[in-house]
Amino acid sequence: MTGQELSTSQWRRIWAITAGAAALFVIVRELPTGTNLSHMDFRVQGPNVIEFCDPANPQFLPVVAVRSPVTLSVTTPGPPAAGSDVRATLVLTTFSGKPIAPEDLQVVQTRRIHLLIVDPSLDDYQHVHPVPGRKPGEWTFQFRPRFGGAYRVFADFTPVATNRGLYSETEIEVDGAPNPVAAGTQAPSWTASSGGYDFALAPASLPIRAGVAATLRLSVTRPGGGTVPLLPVMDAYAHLVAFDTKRSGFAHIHPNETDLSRHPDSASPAFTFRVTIPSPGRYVIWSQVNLAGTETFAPFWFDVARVP
Ligand SMILES: [Cu+2]
Repeated sequence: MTGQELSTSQWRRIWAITAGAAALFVIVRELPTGTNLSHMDFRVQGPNVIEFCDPANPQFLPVVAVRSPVTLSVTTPGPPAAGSDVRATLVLTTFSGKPIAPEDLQVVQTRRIHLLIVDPSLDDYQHVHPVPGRKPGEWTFQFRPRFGGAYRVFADFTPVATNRGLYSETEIEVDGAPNPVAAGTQAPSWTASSGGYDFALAPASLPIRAGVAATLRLSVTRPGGGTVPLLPVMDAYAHLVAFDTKRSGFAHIHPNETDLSRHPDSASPAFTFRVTIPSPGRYVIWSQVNLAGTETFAPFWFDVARVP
């Protein structure tokens, strides 16, 4: 073919192939993806809009201070009370006013919506997963607050249309006596006991400094020794969630050990995490693990120092 002009029939073939490819492209684009929302539904104009998180470098997300393109509203049939189960209905609405249905959200860490619920003292932290309700766009969930006060609810989800993690928050007012312990007055500690197990969170170096990536090692043991029956929860053997005392946002961190088929040590399972906390102050990290089917949470209070 070199040095020769293309014949009419060859041109025709080239055009046929090109037209075929273009038609295929259009057909594939028009196939239903399951979601009726487009990435424009999640666009919000103006400054101070929430940034999407980079899962490789988990950062503290200032959810309260920034505007989310998604509104989270939670309603309860009656006034929620401390010590009683609260059955709540949740609606997520896009910036353009459309309700977000199950098919609009990706399954991330085995669920479509993760809710992080925490009381003003940060001593009552719960992680729950809403399920689709009866009406389109409605989700339901249940939790039992330990204290009275304004519980903050952070929703963590990923729209199919944007394929990026997104966050939204609201509050639920709970009747009852608030925790007499104020947030941040808890004694700093890298060890905790919960559910009959001992938990330790060991920083690779101290102090933890604002804006500097910290490596943390979580280990679980039995007080008298013995097997720790650790099972995966939400696609990981352990989860850490960090909160500041003002509950302005959170960091949700997963272990560097991502291979679930590699079973952790049965007597002292341990996992390493990396997190960067942008501002100095007192923080709590709640760990969450699944011990023989029981989800167990343990808190670690610590201080983040400013960079000298
Ligand atoms: Cu979750």
